[in-house]
Amino acid sequence: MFSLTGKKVWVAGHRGMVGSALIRRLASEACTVVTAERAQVDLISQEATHRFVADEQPQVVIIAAAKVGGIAANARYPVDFLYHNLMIQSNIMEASHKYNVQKLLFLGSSCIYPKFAPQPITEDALLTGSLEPTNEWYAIAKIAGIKLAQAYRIQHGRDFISAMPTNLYGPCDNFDLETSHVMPALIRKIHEAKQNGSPNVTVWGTGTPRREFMHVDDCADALIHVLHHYSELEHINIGTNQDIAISELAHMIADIVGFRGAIVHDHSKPDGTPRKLMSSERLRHLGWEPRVSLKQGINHTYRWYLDQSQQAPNDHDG
Ligand code: GFB
Repeated sequence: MFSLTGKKVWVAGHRGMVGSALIRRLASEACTVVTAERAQVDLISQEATHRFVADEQPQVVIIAAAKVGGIAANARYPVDFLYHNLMIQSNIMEASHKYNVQKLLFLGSSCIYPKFAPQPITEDALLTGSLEPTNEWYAIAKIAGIKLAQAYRIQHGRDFISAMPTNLYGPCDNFDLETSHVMPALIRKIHEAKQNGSPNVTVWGTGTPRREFMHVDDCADALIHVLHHYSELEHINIGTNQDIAISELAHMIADIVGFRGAIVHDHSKPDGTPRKLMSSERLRHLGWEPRVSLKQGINHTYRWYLDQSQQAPNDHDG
């Protein structure tokens, strides 16, 4: 058991959806949380990152900082998804090694696995086949991050671990329709269709791809559990063990929002990987279970979206 009591914990990426959920979760641990504002510390700069770690001397580091986005953003910004993520994670890991961080947790994503990996996907499926082309820039950066954490463990005996969350959603998500993931996009589209009295809502692709969704508060709780109880070379999957088809998800959101119109499909948009359900048995064996059902989670996220859109009607960028 690794204890957080009395430790200084740096959450890199504290303004993002996962980082802000980690800050909420860490409030119930007897630790001190430190954060770096983007305007002061550019994590793409090695010099700025090293200076911050040298000044703050955290004992624990969580890398939740990353360039993330949905299927369209991945296609449009390949440099950001590859270069930015490689730089951020490499700078933080090297600085953490240099300044003797006791434990580091690196976060990736289920898109590291081959497009046609057997389902549910176990951790050992990594690097057994070709990636899904719509997100290979992001996946390659994240695979490099897993390998770098392993390399620090092997070469320098560092307690660096990696966790791979499934598709996440929740408060502070990005609701911009061009760059977001499917969950915030559908919540927003369906809400606006209801408000405008539109007869239908457009869902990208065929609606047949299946995804595993996890509420970000469950994810943050699982990550703190992993920080306490996991110290292995191999990464660990973080998921719910349940998936749903995108068309079914759209109907579930429509029910919650109260939209009675039709769901139509835009077949010119990509489907991406056909199915992405991870096996989270390793996490279950550590004694962790999800608590938020998909329905509860969508309800909670929709309420958050309504609250924040009332506060800032034109700003949905999360
Ligand atoms: O969430 P999403 O953008 O990313 O899309 P991935 C999931 C599925 O939902 C795809 C469909 O089949 C989309 O075509 N979809 C339907 C929509 N309507 C919409 C919509 O309005 N917006 C969006 N965005 N999708 C991402 C990777 O893959 O998964 C990331 O690109 C990351 O890098 C993330 O790994 C977890 O699940 O396909």
